[in-house]
Amino acid sequence: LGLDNNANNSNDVKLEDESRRKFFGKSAIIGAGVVAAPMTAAMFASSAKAKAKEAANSITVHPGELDEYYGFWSGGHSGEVRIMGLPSMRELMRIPVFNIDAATGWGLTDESKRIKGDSAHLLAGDSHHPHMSMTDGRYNGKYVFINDKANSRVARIRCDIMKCDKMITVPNVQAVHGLRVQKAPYTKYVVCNGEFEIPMKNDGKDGMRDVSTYRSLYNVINAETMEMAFQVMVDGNLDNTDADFDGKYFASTCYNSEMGMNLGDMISSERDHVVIFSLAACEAALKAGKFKTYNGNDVPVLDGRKGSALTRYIPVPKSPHGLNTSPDGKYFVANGKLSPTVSIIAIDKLDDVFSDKIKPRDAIVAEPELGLGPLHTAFDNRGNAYTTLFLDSQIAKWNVQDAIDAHNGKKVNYLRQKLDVHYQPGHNHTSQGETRDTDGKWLIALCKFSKDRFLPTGPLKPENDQLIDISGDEMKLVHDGPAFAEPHDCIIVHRSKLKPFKVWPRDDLFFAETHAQAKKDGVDVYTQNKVIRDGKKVRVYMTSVAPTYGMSEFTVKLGDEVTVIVTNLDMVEDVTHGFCMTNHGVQMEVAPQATASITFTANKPGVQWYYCNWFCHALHMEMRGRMFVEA
Ligand code: CUK
Repeated sequence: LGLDNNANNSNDVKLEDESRRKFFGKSAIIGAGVVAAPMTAAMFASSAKAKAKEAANSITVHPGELDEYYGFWSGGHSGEVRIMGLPSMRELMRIPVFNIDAATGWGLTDESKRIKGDSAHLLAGDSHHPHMSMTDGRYNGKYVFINDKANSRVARIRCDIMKCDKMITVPNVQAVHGLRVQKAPYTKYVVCNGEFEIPMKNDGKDGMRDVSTYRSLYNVINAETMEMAFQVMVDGNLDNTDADFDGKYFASTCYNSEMGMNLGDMISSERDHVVIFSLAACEAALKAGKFKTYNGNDVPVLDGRKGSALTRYIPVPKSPHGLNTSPDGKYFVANGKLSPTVSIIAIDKLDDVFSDKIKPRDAIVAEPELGLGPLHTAFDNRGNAYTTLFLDSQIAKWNVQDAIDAHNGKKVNYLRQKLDVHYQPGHNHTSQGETRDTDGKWLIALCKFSKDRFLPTGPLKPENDQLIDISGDEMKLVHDGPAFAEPHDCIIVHRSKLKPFKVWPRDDLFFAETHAQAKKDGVDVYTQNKVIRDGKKVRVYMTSVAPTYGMSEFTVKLGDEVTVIVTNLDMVEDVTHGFCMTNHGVQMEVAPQATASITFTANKPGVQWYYCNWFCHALHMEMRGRMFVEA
């Protein structure tokens, strides 16, 4: 079944144990003052053996076979999103989003610059949370949304073309962090958190050192138009978020209710909180015109601070991090980070919290202790939860109902198993685990450090994305996956949910504006090769069919602004062409039936060769032409 090759020989185990010990010397300092976990991995290792149902998924995907799942991985501060195949853990594609990308020309082409809009000049990004649009709590295969913490942006990826098609910069906030979608009845809204507190009027004039003017905002974006719907002002800051399965509530963790401006102050109080947002109350306030605008933009900002009808604040142990909704729709789970616990919030009690029938804390139905540094929780379809323990470098598997029963005084051990992972896991995610279709087959642990798990690559090491088989009673680690910085988060989507195009439709909106320009120029991009001069601007339209461009030479003047528009007439799947102008930093991808364009200044006189840089044909080397630049 391909599982055996995972088994450690005794040497490996020894090596691992030694390095773990050294490592924890340091972790212990970070974790000083935190209560020790009640159970150790060793205590679980022996118990579960006898009656256990063996984990028996196959990770082997033979040559020529296809994976069962698509994984969408954040690329962290690489700024991209990656498509993985699971269970093989093969990286299938990269989708550049907040970064620039030499191969595809993302950030260089006119089409991508239009999509990036007001942030097209930014070359960096920090993508964290990829989440797919849903209908009735199930992935619908339409879009994947992703945040850019570094530049406060949110982008959308169209899953039919697997390219980013929309991007906005969220106003009035800094560092958009946690992001999720409305799960039901459908993804009308994308929601995300403004993490860093800033003055509401952030014009640098007066008061920017007066922390009492600082706010964080909850951001609600229309998923279809990708425009701001509204924002909600809160007390404290915001970290991670998730939505319920009823279309009524969103929840966000806050780790800095103190509004501290340094580490010591941020962790000074014993409790922070989870903010619950009532969507109906927010929409009613919006309709009633109960909002203000700030900083010269027209985005409505609602007041959701303590005492408002829009929100409730549920106190939880200090500095919570991840926020995860159980796929049965019953609970929000807030992960403790500095507390060894997670707080389980019963969603069916929230109506009573909002009508003040019960106190906010009364919505918490259990606070199980799991281990050191709980960051994120994932779920299977059998009532179990899987929580990453950052400081312990483990995944804690626990049963949600048992945790609630134990909280109510029943003598039951809610912990099922603790599995060592390598090392320091942040997010984890189960196959389809944030949807009603959670299937309990696979778990991914996205480990921040890999240390000794791979051949050394110098001081900078890869992360380690570990695949865990959770189909049995015991979690089984089956694959170590090195990854470049830095998969924060991922989702795992069954392949049946996605139907990407094989070649581009000719009328695709992605390059509609380029086609409109061609029309204005009187050029049919499918049949004509033509140079249009428009003052100092020159537009060069050419077709491509392997192994030639429709135009083997064109002439411009030194200093002209040149736009090259290539339309790929090849119909055959996977015959992608490129266009590269040597010595100009100009290159892009043109997939079958697509039109792509790129603009540059002809600032070098003489003969300048252009060539196809996506290998397309046996005569690919010959696929080139000359730009004559007259001085
Ligand atoms: S955060 Cu990175 S480990 Cu940005 Cu989702 Cu928790």
